[in-house]
Amino acid sequence: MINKTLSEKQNKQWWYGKIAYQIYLKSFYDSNGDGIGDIRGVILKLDYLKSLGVDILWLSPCYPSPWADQGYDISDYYNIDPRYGTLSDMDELIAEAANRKISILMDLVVNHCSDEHEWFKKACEDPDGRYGRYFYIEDRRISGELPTNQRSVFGGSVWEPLPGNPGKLYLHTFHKKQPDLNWENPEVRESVYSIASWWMDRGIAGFRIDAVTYIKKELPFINRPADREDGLCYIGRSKEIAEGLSVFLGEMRDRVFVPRHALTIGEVFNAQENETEAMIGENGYFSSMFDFSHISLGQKKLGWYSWDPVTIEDYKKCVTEAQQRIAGIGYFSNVIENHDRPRAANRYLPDSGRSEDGKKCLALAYFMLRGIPFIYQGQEIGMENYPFKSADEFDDVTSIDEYRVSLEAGLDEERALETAAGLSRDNTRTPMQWDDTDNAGFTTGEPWFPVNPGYKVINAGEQEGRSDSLLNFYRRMSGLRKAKEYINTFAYGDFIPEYEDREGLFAYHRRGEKDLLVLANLKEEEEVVRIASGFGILLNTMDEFSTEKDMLHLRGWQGVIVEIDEKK
Ligand code: TEU
Ligand code: CA
Repeated sequence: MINKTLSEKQNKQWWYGKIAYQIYLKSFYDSNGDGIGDIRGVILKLDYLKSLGVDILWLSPCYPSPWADQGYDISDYYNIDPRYGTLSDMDELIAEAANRKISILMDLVVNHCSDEHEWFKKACEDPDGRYGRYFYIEDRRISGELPTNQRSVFGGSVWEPLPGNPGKLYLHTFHKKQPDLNWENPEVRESVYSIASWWMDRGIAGFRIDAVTYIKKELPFINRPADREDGLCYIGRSKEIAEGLSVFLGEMRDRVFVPRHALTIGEVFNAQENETEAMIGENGYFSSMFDFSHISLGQKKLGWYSWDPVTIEDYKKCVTEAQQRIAGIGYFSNVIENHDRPRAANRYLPDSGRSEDGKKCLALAYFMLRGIPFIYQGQEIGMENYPFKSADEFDDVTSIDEYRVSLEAGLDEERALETAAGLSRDNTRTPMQWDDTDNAGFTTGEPWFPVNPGYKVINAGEQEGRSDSLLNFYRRMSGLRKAKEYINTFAYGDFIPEYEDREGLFAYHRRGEKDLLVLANLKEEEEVVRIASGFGILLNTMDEFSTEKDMLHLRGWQGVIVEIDEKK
């Protein structure tokens, strides 16, 4: 049984039965010993990815960039950063990946470019000219007041003096080295469509689209009530702009994505309730979007220091609600990690569950959800947060800013460090732990960011040959999701929660051609579940399993998938 409310077309897309993997290039694998991961490094690891069952690879930005925000500040959209390789390396990656039936998604970062992009340089030379109109440039007021009181995502005002033009200011939603592109200008939009088409025509399958809800600004610029003592108000999108955003996104879909059958995954935060359909429904702007509902759990208006910790029960409730909400609309892309968040093992698992058992159980719970599972590099071997000992170790702009915000709010240095360390984006950006040799086998040189000292224990090499390792469990999960008998059920089957009121037990059916019950006992205590009809065990996070008539005994941190047999 396939979800009736979805059209035939929506249910037939090639990507729903696939497994995706996110590569943070700088930290994946260094092929030439300069301490920086690169494209040839990815080519060398394609067989590893294939063995994990990966079909779709999302590459974080690899275009030339001054790396003020690790490549999310692009200075040339038509090239590859020389530290990552060349265009011909990229062509080779696309071809080698295709040989293994792996498709490539690039990161389309077009809310902003780098201040070192030639568009911005020309805008500074002639703010009233053609390239001045590529950006949001405003005259400085005589009163000294800024055009708006908005706060940028990375801290401080969104307004910055335009270099060489003391009377003018430009807008940046993120870092001041990331000036926002003015999507109201049709020429900017044409430029974006040309870039995206050019890459697609080179053979990539599509894009993950960065920060896409920010491209529409609330115009004319107005002040909003301050939400912190700094007198500023977060620039996050407001309801008023929703309509205009859809015009831009619809145009990009029709001009670039639809004609090229692109696979597009939107980075959509805080979509309004009624927008999901427009985003990823029948004729949506994107093929899919990340389910970030649980990623935003615990967030508060003030800095990181004010955020609440998140429990596994919060995660379960949130994901259950999101899966139900999306049922008749489209498909999410499901993640527990990405390059903007700490490691899932640290965020979701309590100390008692931060073991291979706990990691397998959490992996099972999210991987079998309805939608496209995305694995973030290192997640498949259970990498954990970096043990920061000093604020000087932070590389990421947000961690540095949030450390400052915590100090300003009155936290002492130790607590400010603890707060920033717990949520730092650097946690997921440390080098991939390939083996237990120097620098975890990531590089023969000096790594650009220190390797997590945990690599002696947690590394792919050790897990490769051990049949009960997390890595091999991920392989079994991909294998099962894509097995002929089950692929349709996992790809298209309904999500139906079970035992919702049992704390720490995340259980749901994937019901389609078959009825598969996913049971993840995400706590220390045992759990007993009764299944009336006959059943068989399809996958188990542990070696043993105990049943007693129709009772299943799940140990603490044990997860299983049960196939319910109606006939027995
Ligand atoms: O992130 C957009 C986003 O909204 C982030 O602000 C996120 O909330 C933040 O990273 C949490 O600290 C995307 C990219 O994923 C991120 O790496 C970039 O820094 C950002 O866009 C700007 O391009
Ligand atoms: Ca390198």
